[in-house]
This record gives sequence, C-alpha cells and structure tokens, in this order.
Amino acid sequence: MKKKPEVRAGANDFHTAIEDAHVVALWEMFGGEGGPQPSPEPAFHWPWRVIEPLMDRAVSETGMDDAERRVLSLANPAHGRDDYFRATTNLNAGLQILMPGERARPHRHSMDALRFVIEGKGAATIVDGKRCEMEPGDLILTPAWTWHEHVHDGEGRVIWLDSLDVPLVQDMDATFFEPGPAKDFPVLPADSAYTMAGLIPPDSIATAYSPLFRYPWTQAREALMATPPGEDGSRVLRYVNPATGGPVLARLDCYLLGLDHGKPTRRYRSTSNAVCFVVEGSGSSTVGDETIDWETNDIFTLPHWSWISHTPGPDGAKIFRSTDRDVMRRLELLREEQE
Ligand code: 1HN
Repeated sequence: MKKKPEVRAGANDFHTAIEDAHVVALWEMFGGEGGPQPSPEPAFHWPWRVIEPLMDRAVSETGMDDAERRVLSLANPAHGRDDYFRATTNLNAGLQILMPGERARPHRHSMDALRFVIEGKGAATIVDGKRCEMEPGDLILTPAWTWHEHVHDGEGRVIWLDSLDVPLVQDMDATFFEPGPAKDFPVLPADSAYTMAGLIPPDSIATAYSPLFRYPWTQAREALMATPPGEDGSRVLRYVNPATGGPVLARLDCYLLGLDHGKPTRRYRSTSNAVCFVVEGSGSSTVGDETIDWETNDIFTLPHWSWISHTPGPDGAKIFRSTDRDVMRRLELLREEQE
C-alpha cells in the first residue's frame, strides 16, 4: 500500500510540506516558457559485423529447450540497461536465430510484431494457422493477439529482425501474454487472395490489421524499382493494409526507402521514431549531430525530432523502416518538417 498523504500542519518549510503532501510546484520545474521540449535521443547503430558473431555464439550457448525464443534484444544505452526492450522511444528491435530442426513454441501477446528476414531459407512463421515462408527480405506480420510460432525444416541458420511495440505497450501497462497451443483463431483468407492490388475479399474490411501476413521481397523490390524517385532521388514505398490503405499493424508502420543517387536526401525531422535495417548497399545517415556509416544488414535508429538525411554509397542502398509514425498521427502528435 502506498503511504497516504500526510498533512503536517506544523511544517513551516514549504518544500517539506509539499513533498509530504505529494504535490509539486510546477513553476519551479520548467525554466522558460512552453514546458518541456522533446528530449534529444542520440541515434544508435548496431553494425552487423559486431552482432553476427554474437548470433552464432547465442546458438552455442543456448538450446531451444532453455530459450523460449533465441533473441538478442537491441538495448539502446540512451535508455539504460534495465530498459532492454527499447531500441528507440516506443520501439523494440531484436535479432532472432533459428537452426534446422528447431522451433519456437506458439504464443500470443497484446504487442504488435513484425519480422524482416535477414538470412537463410526453410523457416516459416505460422500466424493464426497461416504458414508464412521466410525468405530473405520478406516482411512477416504477427499482429497483436494472433497466435504465432516459428519453425525451421530447412538447412543452415535463419536470422531475422524482430520489431515490436513493446515499450509503448509497457508504458500503457497493457501487456497480455498467453502461451499456446493455438486455439480459437479467426480463419483469414489465404494471402494469395490479396495478390492483386485493388482486389480484396470484402470481409477483409473488418480486420484491425493487415489480413496479408507476408510481403515477399521479390515483389516489394520490384515495386520499389518501379516507384518514381522524388526530387532528391529517393524512392519511398509504404507497406499497407490492403483493406484500408492504412498501416499494416495498429501500432507499427513500415516503409522501404530506395536510394540510388549519390546525393544526400532532403533533411527532415519528425516526432515519430524508427528502426532502420539496411537490406542492400551501404551509405551514411546524418541524425542530429551524428553521422552513422552503415553497411548491409546493419541496424540503426532514427529518434524523434532529430534532423535526418541519408546518403547512399556508390552502389545505392535499400532500407527497411519500422516506425511508430501512424500512432503519433492518430494521437494528433505527428509533427514533421522538411528543409
Ligand atoms: C516475441 O514474441 C517474439 O514471437 C520475438 O518471435 C521477440 C520480444 C519481446 C516480446 C515478445 C517472437 C519478442 C517477443
């Protein structure tokens, strides 16, 4: 039980009295006008050359009988070690590895999750009974409260990026979790019913998340190449729910960025946060005061309200982005500026 506020009628010292009463004098907290501004969070970078050997070591250290999921969570030091689910404000990211013959047991939770496949063949994620093959570059959704498990019947290691809204759901104290076996799930149409943009089974309108669970890389890459570049030469595609045109998940929104010119993209800043994964190529990004030199398979963050610009290397680059942007928009908190 929390201590009840105690009114010390005799306390002459104002600060002792207000502390005892559990109130705070706001005029003493903020200097200047307008209250607090977004606190600058530096961008953070996890290079593949550092993380990859740790994935192999995770396999030798831990079998799937001991680890529910073999995930290395990307814990941004800006938020402290105890906050190990926070890659950036509102977003979790981690790398998961599965070896041939292994499986990660079914479960479901109130957090939205997505998988972006980095390497390997033969693994699949089963989402509410739909089997989604995992090939490099594929985006696979495991929306909040859908049953999901990972299986691997192929050869060699399979590694993917997990991105979840864990910090946001934790901050709202709305974390629910249920272990499998999977039961009582709605049966959605096969992904192949959504193969043609502009044609959907009409019942799809009812779903709060995309009824399409797998966005294959071959098609996404082709669509990106066919997308007209903007003034600064960059191409942008958004992964959407085909039934609504909105974000793929209630609290995660995904984009592909294609950079094929050597010049920097237009600087912008946003109140949203993002985790970036370099699918192809190399280059650098300026985020606030920092410049990050990235290569294929690297992961880095784009924290809110820092000025951002990307510059590809000579061979161009493709970047996958998982962001809280649509959450901010629906909360009427999205502000964006471009130079
Ligand atoms: C989770 O359920 C998975 O299902 C991966 O593969 C990472 C991180 C935090 C909470 C739940 C998975 C996760 C997770």
